[in-house]
Amino acid sequence: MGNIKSCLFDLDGVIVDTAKYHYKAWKRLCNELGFDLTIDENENLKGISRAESLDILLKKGNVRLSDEKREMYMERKNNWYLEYVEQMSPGEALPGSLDFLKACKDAGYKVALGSSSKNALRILEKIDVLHLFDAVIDGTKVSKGKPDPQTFTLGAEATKAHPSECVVFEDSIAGIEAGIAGGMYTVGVGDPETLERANLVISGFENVGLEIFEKF
Ligand code: B16
Ligand code: MG
Repeated sequence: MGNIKSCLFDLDGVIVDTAKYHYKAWKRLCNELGFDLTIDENENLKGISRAESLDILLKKGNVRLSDEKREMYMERKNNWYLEYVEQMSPGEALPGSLDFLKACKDAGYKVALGSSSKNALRILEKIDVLHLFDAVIDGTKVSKGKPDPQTFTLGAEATKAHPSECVVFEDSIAGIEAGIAGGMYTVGVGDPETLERANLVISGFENVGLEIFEKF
């Protein structure tokens, strides 16, 4: 269908809602540091790496830390986050997302993950979808986080597709910007106003089929 060869999927907010676990763990850390984190403020952390997220939060709370302490707090937050991840099961995939992934595979498209998370492999295992991916680009493989396009450029390379043959599925503004900067088509998953820069915005994968590729 159309020009597309590879589908590059973000993880948090597209395949699974791990944002709620990131939020709980970051909020706990903020509280420990003496300030609070609201659900609205958490929106700004979506798609952003762990280290950059901590920097944003420390600035907000007006807290200065040594590099050593920053590492310690990031590890602490991640350990709390992983406690939630370990409780995850296949039922936690977002509605329709796994059917859409399988439909892409069955129709012969290459499927790659493009996530900022260093825990992506573990999450894919927990929801039992790792076998569906031709390539996994995650936070352990990139030196520049979204909105830099590197995550998706590596996904295109790994699936042997030109950027113009790739479509990026993303829930975050930073991720849509990364796809655009990489010269790819972008599908926003979420609110059309927030993700207005995407070529197309869907509210989720329920009742969405491969006909959306006809637009590209
Ligand atoms: P970790 P995505 C992102 O995942 C999350 O949206 C973001 O909130 C998180 O800070 C980042 O992964 C790093 O995650 O701490 O597990 O390495 O949306 O790019 O799949
Ligand atoms: Mg995301």
